[in-house]
This record gives sequence, structure tokens and C-alpha cells, in this order.
Amino acid sequence: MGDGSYMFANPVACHQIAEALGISMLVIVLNNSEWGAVRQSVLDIYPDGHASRANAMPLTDLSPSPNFVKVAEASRAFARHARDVAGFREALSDALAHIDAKKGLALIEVAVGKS
Ligand SMILES: Cc1ncc(C[n+]2csc(CCOP(=O)(O)OP(=O)(O)O)c2C)c(N)n1
Ligand SMILES: [Mg+2]
Repeated sequence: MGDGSYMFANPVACHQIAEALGISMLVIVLNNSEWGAVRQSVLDIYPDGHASRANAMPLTDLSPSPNFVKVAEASRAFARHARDVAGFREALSDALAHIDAKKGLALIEVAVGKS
């Protein structure tokens, strides 16, 4: 899911339930520090509007990004940042091992660029 979607989903409550009920699942957060879908929609509807000329489009930027790894760690979940392909491969392998062992939630935050 995207970083905005992760925040919409009330992650503190979701992580608490995952830990309380022992739910093993993998959450991958694609973090581009924005509501990219909203920015694209604004550009589709108003391609020459004020927002299209702004360096930072109003109400779509989500930086500074919260540290999602720490949010997951607050509920003692497995959590890693992945900043490149090699880092993601390692984090994914470790996360899947964690889930296979039925140790609860695993979260990987992946830094991605704006599209
Ligand atoms: C609760 C809720 N609020 C607002 C929206 C409208 N909405 C749809 S996509 C989106 C942005 C999603 O951002 P993100 O998850 O970071 O994905 P990105 O487009 O950046 O890849 C928003 C605000 C929604 N779907 N649900
Ligand atoms: Mg986003």
C-alpha cells in the first residue's frame, strides 16, 4: 500500500490487533511521501491550473514522512526500511521467514520516487 493509504488505515489500531490475535501478515509500504493519486487527479482535471505550476502541490505532500518502522515497532512487529533493491530482497527474505515462523506482523517500508 501507499504511505497515505497506510496512514488512512489507522495503523496503530491495526498493529495492536495483529499482535493481540497473533496475525502473521506482511505489509509493504511504498513511501513516496505524498498522495500521488490525488496529485495526478488534480493534474488530469486542471492541467494548467495553479497547482500544476507549484513546486510543491498543496495538500498532496506528506513530508516529512513519519517513521513507519517505528510505528510497527511500537507493537513489537518485525519492521525494516528498504532503500534499494538489495536492501528490499534481504528485508523481504527476513520478513517471509518471520511470517513462516508465525511470529506476527512484518512491515517493510520501501522508499520510492514520485511518479
Ligand atoms: C479514507 C480515504 N480518504 C481519502 C481517500 C482518497 N484517496 C484515494 S487515493 C489517495 C492517495 C493515496 O496516497 P498513497 O496511498 O500514498 O498512494 P500514492 O498515490 O502516493 O501511490 C487518496 C487521498 C480514500 N480513498 N480513502
Ligand atoms: Mg504515497
